[in-house]
Amino acid sequence: MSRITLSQFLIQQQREERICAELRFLVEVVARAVKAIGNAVGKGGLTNSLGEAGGENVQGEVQKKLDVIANEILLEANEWGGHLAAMASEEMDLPHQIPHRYPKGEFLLLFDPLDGSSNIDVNISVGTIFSVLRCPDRAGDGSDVDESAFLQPGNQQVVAGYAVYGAATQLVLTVGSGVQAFTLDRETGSFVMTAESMRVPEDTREYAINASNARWWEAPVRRYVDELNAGKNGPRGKDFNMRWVGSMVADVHRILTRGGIFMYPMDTKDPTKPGKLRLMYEANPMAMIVEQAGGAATTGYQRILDVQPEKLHQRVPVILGSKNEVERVTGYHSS
Ligand code: FDP
Repeated sequence: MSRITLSQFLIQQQREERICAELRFLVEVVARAVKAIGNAVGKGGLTNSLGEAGGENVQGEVQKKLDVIANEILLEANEWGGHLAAMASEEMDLPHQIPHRYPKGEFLLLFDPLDGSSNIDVNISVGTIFSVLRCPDRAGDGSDVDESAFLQPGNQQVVAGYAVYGAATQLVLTVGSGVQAFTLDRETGSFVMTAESMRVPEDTREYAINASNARWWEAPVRRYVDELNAGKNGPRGKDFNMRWVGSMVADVHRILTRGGIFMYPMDTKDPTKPGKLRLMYEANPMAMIVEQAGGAATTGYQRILDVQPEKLHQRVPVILGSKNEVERVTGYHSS
């Protein structure tokens, strides 16, 4: 069976006017960076890149060496091509400006270079998540792009994607017309399409949540999870199974592949943090992908893609996956 490569897919999308040449180039460059990150992750303990880097990121989280390496790979790959106005990353407090020696483009690239990085040292899947926005009102005078340019709701994203570095390296992508998955053929070095139109089943018997936070959950989430755990004899009348990798990319990838609901809900553990995950480069791209695959994504209170960001690194509660389950738990928040 002959399968198309990522490059062929992107050319098709450009011909059908779903993306412009700049966006096609942008995705190609991100894919190239993803291969380099996958290589670094795949070397495991063979190089000196496991363990902590000795610093903290803007979230006050310990940075792993591979977090820093992945961030640098993405910055370097994307700086010179002329397709971006600026970049933002989980690992950097402020937006990264395109050096003056390079031309600037009209897009903004946001990323979490290595999501789930607390799992790297134990050889569990990690990933890269990215989101692309248009840069509003660019002055064209080479001036810096400040944080406010990035503060657009997720419904403005033009491309969203993630890579998962697991048994295989896969790139999952939406340019706004469905979701495609590409698997890296390590022999040829090409990403090859392995799923053309991913669909999240509307119903599921699988859920994913860090249950150690149960004492801090709000009542609607507690009610929902209690009902799932009550199984056949409870109000749902069926048994549910739980799966929690603890690496968002891997958990979302499972849900995209076979259905399920993923929750990192609002809790009262730390009143300064409404949820754990970051809106701009974790929740938004994942929400766009899940919606494009027929699933749903909310905070419990509203659609994630409609949240108006106030800060680049803001956190947001996340409930996403199989539509009927997400709608049910979201409904519990308003009843
Ligand atoms: P990590 O801290 O390892 O980078 O986004 C952060 C994230 O991982 C997600 O990938 C994951 O779903 C979540 O945090 C797990 O957090 P907890 O261990 O606090 O449940």
